[in-house]
Amino acid sequence: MASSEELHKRRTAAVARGVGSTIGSYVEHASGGTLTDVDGREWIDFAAGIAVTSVGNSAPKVVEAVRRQVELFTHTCFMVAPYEVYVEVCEQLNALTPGTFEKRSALFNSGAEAVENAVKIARKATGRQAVVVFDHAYHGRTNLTMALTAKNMPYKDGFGPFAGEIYRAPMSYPFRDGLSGPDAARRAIDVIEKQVGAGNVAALLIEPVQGEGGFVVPAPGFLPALSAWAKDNGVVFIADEIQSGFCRTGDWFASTHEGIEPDLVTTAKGIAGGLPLAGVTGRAELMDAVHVGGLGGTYGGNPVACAAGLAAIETMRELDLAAAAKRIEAIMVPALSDLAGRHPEIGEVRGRGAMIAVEIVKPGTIEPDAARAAAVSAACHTAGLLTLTCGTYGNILRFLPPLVMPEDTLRQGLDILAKAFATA
Ligand code: PLZ
Repeated sequence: MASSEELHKRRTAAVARGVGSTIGSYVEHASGGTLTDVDGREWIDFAAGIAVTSVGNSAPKVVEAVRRQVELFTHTCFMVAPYEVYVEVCEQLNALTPGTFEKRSALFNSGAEAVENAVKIARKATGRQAVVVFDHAYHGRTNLTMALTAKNMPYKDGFGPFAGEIYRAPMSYPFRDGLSGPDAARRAIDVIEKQVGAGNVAALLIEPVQGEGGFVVPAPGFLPALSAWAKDNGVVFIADEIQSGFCRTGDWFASTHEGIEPDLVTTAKGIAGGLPLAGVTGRAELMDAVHVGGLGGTYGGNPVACAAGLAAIETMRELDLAAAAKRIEAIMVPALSDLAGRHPEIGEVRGRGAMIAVEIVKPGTIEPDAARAAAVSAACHTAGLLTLTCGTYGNILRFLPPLVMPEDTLRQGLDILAKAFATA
């Protein structure tokens, strides 16, 4: 087998430079908590392919379901010749997402595609155009979703012009703004009402716990106040649960922690154990406002991805991965708080379930220190722990282990992290 060094040479000659990678090692196989590279080195996985392999890599039920489906048929296109597994994934989504009202779902390939379609549905259903998003938001890399995403580098730089009728409101970011949830909501609503006008707003789109933007957990009361305002003003409230959904934060969906029932929910990532599948789920009257044929795509809800999704959902249920995420939090947060006691550059430990981060600052201030975050992350990589950074300022170290990660592997990973802080 080619070594990582050899593969890297071939990659540099064959793969577009714009596609980056966090580490220079190439994967040979992976399981529920580790990756093994082609050089025979084992990595503890605190990334899960960016919150995707919650049930682990090549989870047994997923492998079996994929194998079965691949042998039956690989593709007919649901828009041409429909099939059961698509319908069944929609039934599961309708049952699992918050709210007991009547729902419908549609399936797509990627998170960005789900977000695009949620916006299309909200516009069609309301007859309005404006979409409100928030500071630090991440919603994807397609043209519309680049406009919805906040951060310029690396997502948007030089890629404009961007889609119109997108407006950005201030987020609740307790570590940086010190505002209560209701106060932060009043600030955001004021911006929306004065700068956009409630009657023009089709949708308010928000990640209940922000992902790429820095694992920002809004202050309690922020989401409920926005959700109530949306309801009062005929605005479609869309929760982007692409990163936070499917047990990641200790419940099926992060919206549940604050008791909100979004009108539409976008899902992807953790839904299908690593196969590309995404969905939009929501109120039947909104979803069905779209004319027949208005939603679709060649591969959306591909049968192999749907079979994987059903097996992943079954695995989450059987192993109670929401509870597993809470157990991960109960181990991680005290360990990281302890670390913060020794390293004053850790300004905050935050997150929910198995979506946990530390924000790195210049000690005694809230000034972001991206260089220190990068150095610690690099030291983790050298020692065999796969970590990711994120955040508008690039100063957040985030931890997204597979929810099936064995406890001793999790603790080993935390030990490596502690050593990285001490030596980097
Ligand atoms: N919405 C909340 O987290 C994807 C992006 C990584 P796609 N986040 C990881 C990168 O650098 O491209 C994401 C998300 C939220 C939407 C998306 C987009 O999902 O499946 O990557 O299109």
